[in-house]
Amino acid sequence: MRTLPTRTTVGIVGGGPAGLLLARLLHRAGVDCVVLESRDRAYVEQRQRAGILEQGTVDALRACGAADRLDREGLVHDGVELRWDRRGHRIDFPSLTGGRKVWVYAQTEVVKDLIALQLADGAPLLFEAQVTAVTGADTGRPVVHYRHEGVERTLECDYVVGCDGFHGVVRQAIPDGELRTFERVYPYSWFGILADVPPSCDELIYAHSPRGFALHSMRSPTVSRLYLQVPNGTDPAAWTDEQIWDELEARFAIDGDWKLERGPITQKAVLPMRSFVTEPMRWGRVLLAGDAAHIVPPTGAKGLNLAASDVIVLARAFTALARTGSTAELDAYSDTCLRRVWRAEHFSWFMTTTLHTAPGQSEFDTRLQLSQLDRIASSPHAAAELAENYAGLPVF
Ligand code: RFL
Ligand code: PHB
Repeated sequence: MRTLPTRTTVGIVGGGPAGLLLARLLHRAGVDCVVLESRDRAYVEQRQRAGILEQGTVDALRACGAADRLDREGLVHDGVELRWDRRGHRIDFPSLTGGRKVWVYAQTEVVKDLIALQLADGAPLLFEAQVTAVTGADTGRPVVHYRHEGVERTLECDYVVGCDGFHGVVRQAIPDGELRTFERVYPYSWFGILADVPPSCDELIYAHSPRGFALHSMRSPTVSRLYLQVPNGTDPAAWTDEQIWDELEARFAIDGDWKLERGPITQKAVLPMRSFVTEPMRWGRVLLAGDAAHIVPPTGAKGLNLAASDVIVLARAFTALARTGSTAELDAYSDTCLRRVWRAEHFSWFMTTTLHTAPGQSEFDTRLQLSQLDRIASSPHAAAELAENYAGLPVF
């Protein structure tokens, strides 16, 4: 049987994008770490989620040698289209942001690339290792308790990082009263589909429609990803494929000769939408990163990028600690990240509430949304505000 590590510098709970990128950055910097992931490798690699990477995320992947396939296969996008009132308006990122752009490269692929590199280097990354508790954070010697192949084990750490998502155990291990949480739940969900059909557009389309919001995204030149706003609690099985395509077509309709291509739907899922922030993102020797610390609604594609920027800051802080013995950057971690987190929270809320139609929404509120969209279309300042936030603010 393999010998499992029992002690490390940084114990990372969760092998999603945050945990894997942190591990890769630390491994490259020579800082010892172990990743414990509750699911098996195939599950983690297939989990369909985000699709848009900002410049800062791409830079970090390049810096840790994990961007070869991204640079070959990723689609570079210079803008997005907003649609409302049966017309479209393009937002051009480079001209509005001093040259920024985004990459379409699925979260599944980022995760696959990071896992392959870590395993090839023999870096400790354990699947099917269910963390059950973290103890001793306030004593200066935190211990991660986990179950692997039916055996209860422990990992002693200098620091523990909770990269275990919104439902993870690390945040819950912090005593009540030590954290403040802020939350907003939205009165609608997204019905997401994957379809084997080339995208009907070169860039993403965000559509405001009296029937509700719709988004046309993509995964590759042959695979489309589309979303419909639906009521909370919608059962994906209640919609036939034809109903889904009909509804998408109705919401994207514009005057002119644009056509939505249809194809076989290979996946369907309904995702609730939430804004959530935990403050601070650290308690003693336990730190939180990514969805474990904050959630954004997906309108604006910030979730994965925010997870990446947290761990970029964290990796720098652990590297500085290892090289100089200074905890200054680690001490500043929470404040440094929360500024960016709240900016992303605001932008995601803004995109969501400007583009969706709430149940029972008044005509007054709809007029406000349309006025805001007209403002974006007619003012380079308003368009630049959207473009800067969408393409991503510099990572500190
Ligand atoms: P993740 O990706 O949730 O990964 C957390 C990992 O921790 C593991 N884990 C544990 N491991 C060991 N022991 C335990 N007790 C554990 N508990 C949990 C989990 O198995 C998992 O592997 O968080 P991370 O790394 O912070 O990454 C954040 C991003 O994944 C997230 O922000 C985005 O995916 C959000 N998101 C989307 N963002 C977008 O920008 N665009 C999207 O289209 C989009 N779609 C989505 C999404 C999030 C979704 N979730 C979380 C419901 C669609 C979905 C369904
Ligand atoms: C996606 O491709 O899944 C995606 C793209 C943009 C968003 C949300 C999701 O705002």
